[in-house]
Amino acid sequence: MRKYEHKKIEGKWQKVWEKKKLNVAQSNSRKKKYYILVEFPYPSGDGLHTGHIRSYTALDIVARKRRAEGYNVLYPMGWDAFGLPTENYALKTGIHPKVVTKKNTDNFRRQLKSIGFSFDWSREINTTDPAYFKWTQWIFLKFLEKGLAYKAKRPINWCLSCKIGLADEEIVDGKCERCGGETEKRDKEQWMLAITKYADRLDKDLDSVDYLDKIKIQQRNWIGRSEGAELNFQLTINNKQLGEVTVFTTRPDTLFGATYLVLAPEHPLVEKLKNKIKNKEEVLRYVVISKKKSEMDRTAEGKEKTGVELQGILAINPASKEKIPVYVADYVLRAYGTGAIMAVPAHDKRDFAFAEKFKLPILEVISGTKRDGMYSGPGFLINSGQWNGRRSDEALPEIVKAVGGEIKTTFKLRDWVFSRQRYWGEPIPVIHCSVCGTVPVPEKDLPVELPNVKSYKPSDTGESPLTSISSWVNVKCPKCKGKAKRETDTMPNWAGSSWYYLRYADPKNRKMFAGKQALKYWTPVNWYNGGMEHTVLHLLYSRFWHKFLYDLKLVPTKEPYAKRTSHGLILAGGGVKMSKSKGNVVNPDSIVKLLGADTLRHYEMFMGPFDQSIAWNTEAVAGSRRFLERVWKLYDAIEKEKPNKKGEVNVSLEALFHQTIKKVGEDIESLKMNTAVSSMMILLNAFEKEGKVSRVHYATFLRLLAPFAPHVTEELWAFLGEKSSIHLEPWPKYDARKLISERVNIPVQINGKVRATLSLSRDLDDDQAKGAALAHPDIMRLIMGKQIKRIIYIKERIINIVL
Ligand code: ANZ
Ligand code: ZN
Repeated sequence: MRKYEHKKIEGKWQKVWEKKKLNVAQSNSRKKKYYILVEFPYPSGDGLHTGHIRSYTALDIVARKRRAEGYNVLYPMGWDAFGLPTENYALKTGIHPKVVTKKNTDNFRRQLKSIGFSFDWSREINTTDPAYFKWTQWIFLKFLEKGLAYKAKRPINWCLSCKIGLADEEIVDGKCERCGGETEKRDKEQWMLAITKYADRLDKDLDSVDYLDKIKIQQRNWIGRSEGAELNFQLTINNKQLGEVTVFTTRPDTLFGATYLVLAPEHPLVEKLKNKIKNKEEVLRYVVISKKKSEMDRTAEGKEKTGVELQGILAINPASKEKIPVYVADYVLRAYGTGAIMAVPAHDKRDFAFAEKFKLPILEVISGTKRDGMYSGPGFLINSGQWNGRRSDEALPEIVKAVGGEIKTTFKLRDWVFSRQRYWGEPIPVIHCSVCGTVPVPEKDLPVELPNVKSYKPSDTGESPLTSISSWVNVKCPKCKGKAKRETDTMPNWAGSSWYYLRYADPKNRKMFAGKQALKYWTPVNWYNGGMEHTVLHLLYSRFWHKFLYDLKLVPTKEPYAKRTSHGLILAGGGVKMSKSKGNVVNPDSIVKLLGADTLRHYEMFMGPFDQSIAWNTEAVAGSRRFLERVWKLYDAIEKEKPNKKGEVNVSLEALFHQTIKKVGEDIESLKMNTAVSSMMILLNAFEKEGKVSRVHYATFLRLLAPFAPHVTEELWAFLGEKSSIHLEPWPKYDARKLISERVNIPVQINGKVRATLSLSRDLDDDQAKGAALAHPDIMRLIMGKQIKRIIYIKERIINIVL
């Protein structure tokens, strides 16, 4: 048999598959559907990252298995192509973002095709295509129509070097997520989307979906549902009433212990009362300083508490009727709850630290509480008037009622700052008329396209570069036909990805973002995989858009994604981030060229547990190549004649064979691709040990391997004389009766330390047991590149490898 030459194989089969439309999803099919989605990439100038390949390969394997199980599979790909790097590149070079985007997507597409992913390329989409963003704009207008898009002056985070407004989520450790530069707060009119209106459902409906627990937890934390109450405190000055402050508390049961009140520095009452405060100057100075600090700085745990008393003003505790002092302090945030708190230093850590510093009274109201430790559960009330001796959780609603408060649920989630003052985004489709106000662009005039410009420079005043293009800005008002101006803000780059999975269902539709029929058939997405970094942004945003469209009866399901998993990152050797500046980026092109796409895919699946971050290991890539070469060579060992009926069947090999079918199938379902690969390695070892392989075993083995290494298996399949594609074959079934041969668990040690446990059949001989130990992924990784001195196998007891 000739040599394994990936170059002759891979391109050839890719063309055949494309011609035969093997991966095209059927539009009007009676078959059961299965929709698999991976996060579409931002087509950066750097090309495809090895990390993209990891998640795309894993879900490609699932897609191929589903097709083999008889499903009509949709596994689409497209481009999330609006974004800052492209605009910044245009700024530097003067090349239009459209041109840059075209070049980059062409490169990405070429790369993805070279790896043999089974994407349905006939459904490719691009968020920067006017035929696409017409619908992004259309959905925005629906938000506007329903009152969920509104303009508000917001202290937004402003990056001084990008000159762009950033959402809270785009600030990492007080710095701009994109450039790492300084940020400050600035007041600016912004378009907002009222995601908070959906906070409750975004939280509750997580119960109905199959997301990894850690994903649900992150979403829930971000939404931050909090059950509590709003209570009113009277303010007084010289015994005269000044009005009320409403506080939000999760612990109204501790009301008697509220020994002072705190307002956020930005609380409107501070401004309103300023002329009544004795130490006005000091208070206002404090307010100015606080506004400069990031939220993170203000609330960081263990940070020294600061604040200033509003001298002359007192509040009345509505339960105890005690007069208590009022402070401004930056640990209270304006945007959460009501922006004011009752401080209970005996039972709240932050209040305790503050009270210690400012020598404020600390009054215990729940027994069993240590003064410094935090008592968070219920207990028995003390110092609480008529409720003394009662269980605090039972008394809670009574206390709220007695003081005229209101049980209330609050969320940490904020409305979404939806505008950017940049060029390369979807123009927000409204027109400002001095007579009619804000007028939506009529549907027939969508999409509002971007004008061609020479300069993409944002202005120092923070306005979009679009502001200076008068021919584009100055338009007629759609209502009164008078002079009017276009909105120059564009949408954030989260817009296009908030609904892209719907477009794949019906990507060429010109009348609607997707037709009802297509949506009914394809949604929800059955399985969506993406990065953990998108859990609280993209995932939440798209769930919000989906629910909104559901309310308009434009999509048939409440949730967009039935299942969500996520992958770990691929790091450079040594466990550091791959980055251009460090020169440690692995270029997939060179691996495809040198060793083949199948090797790359196989290695990325074998490298380690899918959900963990793993460092790239060049030697291990070569190991994957060797594995495929051994599969290739095994073809020569296929038995020419049929085995005799009796006597010749190797029972333990037969059991291993069926176990492998079972294991590979199950591992794929739980994305344990590394152990699926290692079980195929064990089976290959066993075949080699046997010195021969039956045609049935070999063909089945190829079918198991086909989703992982689609090209080489297709070639070998053709060698077997098969006429149609291996990828059209049904998924192999195992025979449950043949699964069992007697097995024992055997620990594998390296230099005396247990590193893995193997489940081996009792009748394996010395060499087979050692071979299985060496093929175990954990062991392989540990002995990689090291000299093995000897291997000791104590039958059915232990294997020890000495290095
Ligand atoms: C009194 C109290 C007593 C509180 C106690 C807690 C424990 P979560 O659970 O995160 O929702 N709080 C309310 N609004 C705030 C704001 N704008 N900035 C900072 N803190 C604020 O937290 C709710 C609790 O955080 C509220 O309940 C309030 O303190 C504080 F033993 O009221 B608590
Ligand atoms: Zn008008």
